[in-house]
Formats: sequence, structure tokens, C-alpha cells
Amino acid sequence: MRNLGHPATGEEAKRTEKGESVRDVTENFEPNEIRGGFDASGMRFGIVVSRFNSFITERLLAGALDALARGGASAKQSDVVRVPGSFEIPVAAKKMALAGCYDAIVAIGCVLRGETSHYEYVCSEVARGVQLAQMDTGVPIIFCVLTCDTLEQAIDRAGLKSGNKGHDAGLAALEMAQLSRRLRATTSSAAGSAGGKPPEQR
Ligand code: INI
Repeated sequence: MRNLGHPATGEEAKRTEKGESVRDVTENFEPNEIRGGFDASGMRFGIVVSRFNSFITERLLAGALDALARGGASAKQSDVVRVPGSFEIPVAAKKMALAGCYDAIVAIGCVLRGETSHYEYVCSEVARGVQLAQMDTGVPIIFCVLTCDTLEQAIDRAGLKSGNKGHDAGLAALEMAQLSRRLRATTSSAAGSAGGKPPEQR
């Protein structure tokens, strides 16, 4: 009996409904892969940095700028905006995204657990706010806000034992900036060839 709506298992998994082996049909099947590279040409980047725990955030910023520079970005292609604390990152990042001139934005902060529940509020709101800002605007906003129990954990992630998370964020910004441009180009040409109509109206 056919197993409708469920993933095939065992021997079934190796055959299509017509009985061809899966390998036969996928051998010459090469889908378009749309990827972002790490080339900053023609791109503009925004970086929002929290001054709170600046001992850490300035190191993360240096890491992010290093990654952008290695991707070929000049200083003129990158704008740095400073905010008091991580809680203020989302509003600044969203305003930058709405300006329409940035290909990607990096949000840099460091929240350290204290004795009260303040940490939880700041962490959850900065994460939620950054995600909302990128989903509302469609501009990639890279989340580089360390949320650590101790200063030592933060130091490790700002260039000591665990690399520099700012550098990782800079690379993610390069990749997402280019991926976004490519997706825009691909999806607009696909929409053009389909008469600009969504699938259900074709
Ligand atoms: N902001 C941080 O970025 N990191 C912290 O560890 C932190 N702590 O622990 O309080 C912090 N608080 C300030 C907060 O982000 C706001 O700037 C403040 O509440 C004003 O809105």
C-alpha cells in the first residue's frame, strides 16, 4: 500500500513511485544554488554598538570591522552608531534599516548576568527587538549580543579563547548582504517571468 503523506522508509525510500531508484533520477539534477559570498563591493554596512560593557563591545566592534575590511569594505562603507545599552539596540538598528541605504546591519552588545532579573529582560528584549526589526524591514541584522554569566565568558568570546564573535558577525553581514541582493535579483526576475503574479494567481 502507498504510504501517502509520510516519508518513505527502508527499501521504499530508495525508489520513486515509478520504481526508479532515487539515485537514477537525482544523478543529473543540479538545482540553482543561491549563495552569498564575502565580497563587500558596492555594499554599505551599519553597526550599532552598545556602550554598556564597552570593554567587551569595543573588541567585538574591532572584530566586525576587521571582517568587513577583509571583505574589501572601506571605512566609508561602514557607519557606526553607539547606543547606551543593549536594550536600545533594536530601535537604532530598525531606524538604520528603514533608512534603506544599508545592505546589512550588525548589532553589538554584551549583557552580563547580575544578581537580579534585569539580565533576563534585557536579553529577551534585545533578541526579540532585533529579530522583529529585521523581519519588519527585510534588512539582515546580525545578532552579535553576547549574553554571558560571567565577564570571563565574555572576554573569551571577544577575542580570547573562543575567537571573536564580532568577527563572525562581520562575516555573516558580508554573506547576508550579498545573499539578500542575489535573492532580490533572482526573485524579481522570477516574478517578471511569471507576470509578477504570486503562484496562486498564475
Ligand atoms: N545593558 C547591557 O548592554 N548589558 C548589561 O549587562 C546591562 N545590565 O546588566 O544592566 C545593560 N543594562 C542597560 C540597559 O541595556 C539599558 O541601557 C538601560 O536599562 C536603559 O534603558
